[in-house]
Amino acid sequence: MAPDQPNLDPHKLRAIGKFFEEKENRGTPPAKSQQPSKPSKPPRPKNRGASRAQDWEPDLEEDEYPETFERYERRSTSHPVAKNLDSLPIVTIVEARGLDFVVSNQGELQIAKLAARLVVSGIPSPIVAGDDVRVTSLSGRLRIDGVEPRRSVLGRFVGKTDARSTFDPIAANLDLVVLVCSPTSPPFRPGLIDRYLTAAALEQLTFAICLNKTDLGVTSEVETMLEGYRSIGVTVFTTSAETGDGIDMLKDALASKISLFTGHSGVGKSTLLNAIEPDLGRRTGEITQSISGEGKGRHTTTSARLIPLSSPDTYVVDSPGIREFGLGPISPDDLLVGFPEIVERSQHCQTRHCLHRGEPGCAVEAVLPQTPFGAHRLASYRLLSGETPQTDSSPDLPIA
Ligand SMILES: Nc1nc2c(ncn2[C@@H]2O[C@H](COP(=O)(O)OP(=O)(O)O)[C@@H](O)[C@H]2O)c(=O)[nH]1
Ligand SMILES: [Mg+2]
Ligand SMILES: [Zn+2]
Repeated sequence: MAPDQPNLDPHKLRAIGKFFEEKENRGTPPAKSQQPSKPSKPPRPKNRGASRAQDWEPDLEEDEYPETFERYERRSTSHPVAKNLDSLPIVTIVEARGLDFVVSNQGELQIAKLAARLVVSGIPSPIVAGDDVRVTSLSGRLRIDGVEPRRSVLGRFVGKTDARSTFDPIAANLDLVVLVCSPTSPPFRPGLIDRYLTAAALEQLTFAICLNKTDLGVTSEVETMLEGYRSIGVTVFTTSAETGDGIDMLKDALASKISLFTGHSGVGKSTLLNAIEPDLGRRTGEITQSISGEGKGRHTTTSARLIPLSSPDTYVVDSPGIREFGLGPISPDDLLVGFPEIVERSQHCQTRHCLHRGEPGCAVEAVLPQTPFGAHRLASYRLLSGETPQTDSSPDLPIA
């Protein structure tokens, strides 16, 4: 099979859109009047997968957005939706390239353009790989007229961690998030793991770590961390795309799912895909050395792309390396979904509503710092909950 002729099965992806059809209430205007005039933090939706499809006024200036758009609508499953779209065919976004989109139309790849009324000046299009869109065919060209509600979306917040940070989606309608990392070149960063783990948990997505490049050697510190993640229920794959070690297990875990491969540039996401499916021919990059000697991956994957694998109903979104992953402003309860061991221990804290910050009889502080993994997780939890001012450029936590 040629690399760019995927045998996308549109039925599975179309079914994802159908999933929401019943719940959807198209035509409900945005409840502007119900929005507080001054920003108060909008609640995260309890059911992250539920649809709140709404009309969208795409020609609003950015500072005219109702507060919901700022912090909630872009994050949630709502999208720019035009009226009376139900009769239009659905295609799936394979790759977003600015205002051009590679789509799979019945398994055939085509370019689609975003309808002018859906273009919002000043912000990138929120449509990403994995999205299902409604299209009109205009003398052989496809125009995107609407976006189906998402089953899930994974993305990060960019900008400072305040109400003005914006949600930057990476991929939609996923089942599984695989955070690929390496023991060295680039170095292992558990701080990034905690951020992804939490973001995936908030979307009710299965999360797994894939430690690639095991042929380079794995230190006992990294082993300890991975054991810790296993102990809190995270699946950890260990692979070497170089030697083929562990590839079969990873491949089995991807079957019948739509998965995202994410993580720092240079950890081997694209090489892993080539190892799983040798015909794919994904471009990979040699590691370049910076003057300081620190390994830096060259960006060879420039935008996220939905790739069909040969197993039925199996897709992986290969994504460009990301250096920072902001969780945005996050409520203590939402943050805790990424820290199940803290939730469990906190049942034994003697202070009601203990914040685990020096309260007498804190069961979390009594136990977690006793192990390197627990100490890392407690520090990470505090960092993310804002005890330490956190920006997107905040450094990763040391391993031990
Ligand atoms: N030693 C070793 N190198 C690897 C492995 N997997 C990938 N690489 C190398 O790491 C570099 C970056 O790989 P790439 O797939 O482009 O990383 P990506 O940015 O995550 O997609 C390339 O030079 C690969 O050959 C591995 O398992 N072991
Ligand atoms: Mg790549
Ligand atoms: Zn406590």
